Amino acid sequence: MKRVFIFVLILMMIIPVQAFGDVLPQELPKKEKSINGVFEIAAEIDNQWIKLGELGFGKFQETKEIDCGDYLKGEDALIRITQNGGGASYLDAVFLDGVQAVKANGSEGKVLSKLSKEDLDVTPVEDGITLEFKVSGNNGILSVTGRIEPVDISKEPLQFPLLNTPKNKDDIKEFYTYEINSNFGTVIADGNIEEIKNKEPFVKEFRKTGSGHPFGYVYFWVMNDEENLYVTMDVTVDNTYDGDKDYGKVYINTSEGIKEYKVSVPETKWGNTSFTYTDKVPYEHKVYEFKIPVIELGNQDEIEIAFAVYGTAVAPDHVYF
Ligand SMILES: [Ca+2]
Ligand SMILES: [Ca+2]
Ligand SMILES: [Ca+2]
Repeated sequence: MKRVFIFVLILMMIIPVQAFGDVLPQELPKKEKSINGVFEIAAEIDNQWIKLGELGFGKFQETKEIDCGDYLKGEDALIRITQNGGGASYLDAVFLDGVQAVKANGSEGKVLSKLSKEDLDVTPVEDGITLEFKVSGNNGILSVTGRIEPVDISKEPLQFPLLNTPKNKDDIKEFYTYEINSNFGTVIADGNIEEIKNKEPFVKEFRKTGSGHPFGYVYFWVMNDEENLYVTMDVTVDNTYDGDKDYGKVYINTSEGIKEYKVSVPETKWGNTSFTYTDKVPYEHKVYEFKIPVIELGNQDEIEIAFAVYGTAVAPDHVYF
């Protein structure tokens, strides 16, 4: 019955799109409306910060350019990027005439390396970023790749399996099945997911996000030993560190109902999380490790298990696509 309902839902969504397919150009102004804020670009000229202009960004990452050529002289350029308006904002890459900076916020550390390549390895803008460039060409075209989220963001997590759209744990309907002892092993739930190296994931599913976070695969590994069930999550769609806002959840169907186990930065009763690089993607992102005592699960040979992740990366509005 549910499948029939979903089929009808999909039909309802497709038909209006086709009916209005020939008026697509009118969609264009809408894009401008999706601007959530601006990055203000300033340059230090004769020991004074001069505002050169601003670039508007929405929640989806894009690259915009600003011509600073009239202001920059000589080989050194000090550029400051600050945010005005919107919610959380991130920069992926900034180039001056195609050349990366030599220092970011006065050093050659992580912020500089993140901004030196367009690769979804992003850094939050927060109180602003100052970049030092050494360029010999004098075109002065600054290209900025980033995004600015709206102030109010969705609270809807990504669900696994896909068809779960619960408001609370008792609404979970779809599960994967894990056979106890089918993947025997022990995990130290410290946020370092080295234990799953070279192991096939239990679940690997592609997800599109609705928040401007990357589209990509989310991986889950399930293991157990005599004492615990272990779940490891590699959440490549969450390339932002958001402290207590990001979370992972494991749902297990037991004779006492559906049990929920949540891990976030402050919630470590059932495991740990970190923001790190893995072999799955070239950018830093969230991973989770859960350790759940088997005594919690009842005496089951097979368990029904489901997952949810929130990254401020969220499910798109139309989850069926
Ligand atoms: Ca980058
Ligand atoms: Ca570990
Ligand atoms: Ca996040």
